[in-house]
Amino acid sequence: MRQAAVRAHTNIALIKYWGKRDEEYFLPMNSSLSLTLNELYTDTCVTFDETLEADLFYLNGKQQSEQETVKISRFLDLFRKEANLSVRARVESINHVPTAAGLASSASAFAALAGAANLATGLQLDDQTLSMFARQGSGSATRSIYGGFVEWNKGTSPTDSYAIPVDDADWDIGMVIVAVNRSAKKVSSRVGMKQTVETSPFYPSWVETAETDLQAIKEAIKERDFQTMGEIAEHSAMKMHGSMLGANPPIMYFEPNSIQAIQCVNRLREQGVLCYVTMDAGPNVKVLCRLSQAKQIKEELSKYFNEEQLLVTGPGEGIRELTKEEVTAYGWKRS
Ligand code: 2P0
Repeated sequence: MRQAAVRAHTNIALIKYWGKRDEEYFLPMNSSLSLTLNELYTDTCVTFDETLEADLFYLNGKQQSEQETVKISRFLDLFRKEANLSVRARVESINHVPTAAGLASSASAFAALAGAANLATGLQLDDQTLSMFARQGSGSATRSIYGGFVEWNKGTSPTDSYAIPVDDADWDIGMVIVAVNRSAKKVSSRVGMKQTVETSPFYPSWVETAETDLQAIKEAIKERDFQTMGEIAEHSAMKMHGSMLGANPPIMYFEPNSIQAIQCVNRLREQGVLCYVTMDAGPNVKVLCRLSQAKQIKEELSKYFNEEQLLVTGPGEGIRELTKEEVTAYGWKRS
């Protein structure tokens, strides 16, 4: 038996990834840039066990359906192929995402699974290669290998599309997450992006401007120019949603309470608090802010949202192996 356990944090894109040019290898239409978050992460233990006849997948202690397990098996096959292994595995994952946050994330899930599979197979892939493996589980997982601000370069082929760390975000940066609605999204990212690429007349402008936005936000991060960074991030998110609204049939993730949160942020900004909105493939609103001002922003938002709907987080680190004590604390059987 070979076993390893790894923690990966989720990330929120400031320059969004929206659209694939290759669905088999998860190659994106545009490069993207994200911030890894401290409070939201997944811990995953992978145990290769000769006595198993099939892969097993447990999430938060519950064995998952065949449909969910197949996704994990296919992903593990990438590692088995590379390591020339045929042994089946038990995968145990715990999502540390506050239940109300509604942010169950494939980014931290596949980054943690990639990290644990890498160690358990003994492959010793470097972070760059690991990022490319994670990509083939879920696009956003490409970026969760690293902490802080991370760029995912779209690359030119399956072997050069990976993430690189841009800045450790060790300055006054944070996010307030507004969990508008925790129920499952109506249109998955995968389906939503495909529909946008194929039918939205706005999509070519999305791709074109994403590249210029990326260069501009990297410059702003380098200069630690929070205002410019926030303005570019908010603009990128709204352009992505604009391209979705132009799809046929249209894709709309906004809900009335999303707009309420956005208007609250706008009012705070009018009062001189620098904070900016970003949204992904769902109604939840993420407010990019100075971590030192997050409490004040949360207080304003709490006029409209419950305590359980609001979460403050700072930047998170890249993947790391869990300690023996952490593995034991979960009650995972040690091999
Ligand atoms: C992002 N999103 O950059 C963008 C912005 C949602 C909106 O990556 O099909 O779960 O597994 O590659 O990564 C969510 O989509 O999609 C996502 P797949 P993924 O974070």
